[in-house]
Amino acid sequence: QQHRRLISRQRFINDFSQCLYEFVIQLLPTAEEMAVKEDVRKLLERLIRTIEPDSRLLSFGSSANGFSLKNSDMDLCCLIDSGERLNASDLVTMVGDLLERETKFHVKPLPHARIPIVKLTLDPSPALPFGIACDIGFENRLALENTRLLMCYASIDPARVRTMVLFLKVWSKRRKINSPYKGTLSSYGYVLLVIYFLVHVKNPPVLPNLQQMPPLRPISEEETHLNGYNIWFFDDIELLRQRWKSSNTETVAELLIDFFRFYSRDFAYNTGVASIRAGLLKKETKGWFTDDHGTGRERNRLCIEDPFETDFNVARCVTKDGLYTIRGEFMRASRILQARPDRAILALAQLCE
Ligand code: 3AT
Ligand code: MG
Repeated sequence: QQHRRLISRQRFINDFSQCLYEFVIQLLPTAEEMAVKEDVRKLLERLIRTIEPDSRLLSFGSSANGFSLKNSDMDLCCLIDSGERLNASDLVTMVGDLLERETKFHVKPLPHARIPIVKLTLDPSPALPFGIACDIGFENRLALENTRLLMCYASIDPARVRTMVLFLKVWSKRRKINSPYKGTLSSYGYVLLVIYFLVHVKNPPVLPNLQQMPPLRPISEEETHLNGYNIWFFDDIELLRQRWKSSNTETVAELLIDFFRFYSRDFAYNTGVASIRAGLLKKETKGWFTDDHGTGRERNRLCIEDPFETDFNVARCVTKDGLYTIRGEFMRASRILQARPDRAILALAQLCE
């Protein structure tokens, strides 16, 4: 009896892995969509160069880190290489005016946001049935670096890492727990939870800690620091692929099931900070307290340390209710996957209902 149960569980795990791969492949953007987006980036860059000739417009976020889904928005960052710089708010206003005049985009400049950006949207058309949404920020070099870090993690073990991350992104969107504005977690936050789990929770680990690997040659303080933050990490992917061989052989299905179990009951939400740089830290040592000082806006229910901006809690927008909902969803997923479902495809459909 027990032997039979074990075999049927093993069969479920294998089928579920296969389903995950097939599911995720359909969600990837088409080559055509990527080409259109690249054309849009070039066009915007050309226009911005009419006011700032030494500027470059670079992609970051999902369109640059290997975790993008069909019709995901474009995150662009404008870097200005020389000259006396205008401040970000003035640039947002000027670039906003320019794009309003010269393009068909709907333009919304937000010069006074914490990170000033220009928001662009293009209405759907036959060639672009979902339109385009794009944010342009300025001089956000840390975001370019964290994009590169995630890209490196994705390329160490693309089959397992990308599948897990892409699945969780879709799952969190379908389950409506992916809106920082409504008290839940951003995509970036979920990606960090996955990497934390694969580096620090799994034993043996699936991924190495790129920020703690020794550099190949001595490097100076200047090379490793940006705005006072240490941004060094081991980024020689070719070498990593040769040298890093995880002894963890779990399938993507097993990892995902364990991910849901870990975050539904084992992670120390009340006291812990998930740090991909340093492992499990204490809220106390970081000075991240849940107390709202009477403002009614709690800050640190869930704590995820940004990989470089270490004094920044990526999950600071997650409210008490938001965390309750997120954990409820982790538990629901865990329950569905533990309930000895016999058809993997049905379990997957139910997960994302
Ligand atoms: P989507 O495909 O757009 O859902 P994404 O991978 O583009 O997912 P986000 O839109 O959440 O992820 O974030 C885009 C990038 O912006 C990722 C990161 O470089 C930066 N970023 C986002 N949120 C934060 C944050 N709270 N702290 C620091 N950087 C952030
Ligand atoms: Mg994005």
